[in-house]
Amino acid sequence: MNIKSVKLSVVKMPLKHAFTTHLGSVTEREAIIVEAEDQNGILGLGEGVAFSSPWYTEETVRTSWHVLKDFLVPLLKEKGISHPDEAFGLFRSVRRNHMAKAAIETALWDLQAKQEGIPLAKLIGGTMDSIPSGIVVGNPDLAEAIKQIEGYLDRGYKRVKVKISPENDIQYIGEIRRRFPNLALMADANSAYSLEDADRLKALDEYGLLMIEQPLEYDDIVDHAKLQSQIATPICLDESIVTFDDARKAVELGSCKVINIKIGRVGGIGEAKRIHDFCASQRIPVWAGGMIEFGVSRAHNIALASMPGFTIPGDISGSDRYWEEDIIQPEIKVLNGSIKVPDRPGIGFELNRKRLSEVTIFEEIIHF
Ligand code: OSB
Ligand code: MG
Repeated sequence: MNIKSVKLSVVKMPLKHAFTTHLGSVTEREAIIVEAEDQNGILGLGEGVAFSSPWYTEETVRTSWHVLKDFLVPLLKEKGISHPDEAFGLFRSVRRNHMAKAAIETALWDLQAKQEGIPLAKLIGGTMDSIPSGIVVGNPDLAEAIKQIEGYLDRGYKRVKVKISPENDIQYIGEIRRRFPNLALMADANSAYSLEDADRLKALDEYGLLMIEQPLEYDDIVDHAKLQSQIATPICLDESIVTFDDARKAVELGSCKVINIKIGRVGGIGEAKRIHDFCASQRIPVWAGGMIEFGVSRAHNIALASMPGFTIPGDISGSDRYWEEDIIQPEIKVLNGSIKVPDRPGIGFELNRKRLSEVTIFEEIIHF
């Protein structure tokens, strides 16, 4: 791919409003921006989506930085690849660390698409011109959550997800459902329950949720299969699906009826595509998850979500959902509840250099 250099930048920005789950609140976001430049000066962009602390997965911004700088970028420099499809295999000697792998792998996909002069969505087999946009409300206060939902519905968002836990579920969901009888509504538990809560989760069946996301342990697929046999609401797995084989086994066991695909969680676009293709062959609908990310990762998600198996609106909101000003231009806009898939080469967005430099706290260039 003729790579000349890889630049890594750590950025840090406050969120407009705190985002809260039963595991804690996110008020500020750090991430790693990757710029892979080729000999002709073409720039591929990636984003490392690990959080500052290991609450969602075991990776953090610092572990990603270490793995990128000391292992992944050196492997790329020493061995080289001719197509981003080879990156996940190249990184095989590094166990897991999927968000670090995806950070550089997604930059290589953007670079490849730009070298070919085609949109990333086209390069990976995307077929949609625009994608429906869903929103996540991370606010346990019922009155505030309802106000937020009203605002988002006014702006056209097509699906709403709320966070639940045993401390805040039946009454919370019940009230939201009473207030919005026809809303495409779903709930994400981020592993707040155990199998002993099956009756509690069964009680949610009457609210017509599109699905319940990751009710049980973050690494479980066995108990989820038991739970799915006891409740009518479809289970969607997020945290538990970290590899292609996780997806295969979960579908085989009946642990879920839907899968949320996050590029970072599964180690890149190549693995995300494989999981998409498998799920399509098994008639398991998929949707694109979100990571409270900046515009680079959002842009990769848009390309991914343009593939035909993404039949449910994902957690892909506009740049203004979390940021006063994003690090890309143009910003990502939601119009009538949809985001246009760019027809420009690569991810179709450029870095907003002024904004990026304002929020960069550390950077390093590795020359090839
Ligand atoms: O579980 O899907 C999740 C955010 C951070 C980590 C995990 C999750 C989420 C979200 C928000 O639900 C998605 C978004 O708006 O980016
Ligand atoms: Mg989730």
